[in-house]
Amino acid sequence: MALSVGLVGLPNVGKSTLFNALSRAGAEAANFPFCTIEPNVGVVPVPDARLDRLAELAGSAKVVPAAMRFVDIAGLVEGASRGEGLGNQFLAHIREVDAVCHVVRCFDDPDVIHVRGAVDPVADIAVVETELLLKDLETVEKRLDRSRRAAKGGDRALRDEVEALEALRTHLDGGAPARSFPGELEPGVRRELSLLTEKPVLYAANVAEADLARGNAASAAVAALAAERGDVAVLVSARVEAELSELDETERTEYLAELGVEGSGLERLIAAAYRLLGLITFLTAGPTEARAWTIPDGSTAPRAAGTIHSDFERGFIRAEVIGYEDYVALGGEAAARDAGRLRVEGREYVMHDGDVVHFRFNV
Ligand SMILES: Nc1nc2c(ncn2[C@@H]2O[C@H](COP(=O)(O)OP(=O)(O)O)[C@@H](O)[C@H]2O)c(=O)[nH]1
Ligand SMILES: [Mg+2]
Repeated sequence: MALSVGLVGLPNVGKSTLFNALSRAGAEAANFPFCTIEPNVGVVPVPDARLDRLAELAGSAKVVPAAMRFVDIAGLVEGASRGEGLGNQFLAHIREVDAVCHVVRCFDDPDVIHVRGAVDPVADIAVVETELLLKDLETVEKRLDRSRRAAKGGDRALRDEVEALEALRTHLDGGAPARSFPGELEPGVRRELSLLTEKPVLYAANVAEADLARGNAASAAVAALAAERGDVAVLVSARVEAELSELDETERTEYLAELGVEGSGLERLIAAAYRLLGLITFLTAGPTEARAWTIPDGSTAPRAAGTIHSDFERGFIRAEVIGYEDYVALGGEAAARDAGRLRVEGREYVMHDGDVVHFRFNV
């Protein structure tokens, strides 16, 4: 299943504009096996220029990029934790995603009402995070009640759990997100709590077209906040993204050059999400397809094989690996093999970004 990123933020910050642009860009990518599933869920191919090059050299019939799922999570307003706006609906959506992309308004526009009166992204972020924190506090309190009752029997593990939960409650109560909780919480308990502020956060500072190249004071404040917390921030312009999604390749390149930016917001968001989640890409190439696969950085070869098929992981024998640079510089698999650049790796091998791999396995 594709990784998923949930777009959250106050109303009128540009979430739906961004979501629609990303979905449209995804729907238009050639040979893409996914499509928009629900009105608020879109699957987008992960842009990777290496794939086309690989397909050319391997004579692959098609290219299959990795995928990322974007979910437009509406309804987060002040008071949401108490059921205001769409209330609890958005909470369920947040629990389902791998990372949260917090869209913040960093553009001025008298025609678009700002729900809090003026552009102040740091204050906006605080409003949204407070709602998530309040909900998490409620979740932790409930669990604490239950664990306290259970711990009365004197069970050591349960008493430790109560202690850890109390520390977590104090942490949240002080306004800090669960993801920065330094204490020890049993992985099982952590999973069951499924706290909203545990999700990795990526801030998307939505700026006006003219500010996309260099940002503005508001986006700088967002970047500073992110840096302080170890979160990640990127600049996007929902408007620009909407226009890009309507252009062809040549027009897109021209428009980006005119704006003075390197790539699209989609590319920046995806790269940031990979960084945030500690993900890398490995590649496979053959006559049928050239394909990109996403794995956690640090994955061993059998684990990587398992993302293709669970049988590959169970029956893993070895991996035959060529680095992407070698593959391209030498002009393909056969040439790389002849040049001694094909490595045979075993179970302990830790995968690198850009490895071009054949897995050998027993079934
Ligand atoms: N000027 C300007 N307006 C924007 C931008 N992004 C969104 N908007 C406008 O803001 C309004 C709300 O946008 P929408 O995407 O629906 O926000 P949402 O409530 O967060 O989903 C719409 O009228 C958009 O056209 C932007 O980058 N610049
Ligand atoms: Mg919306």
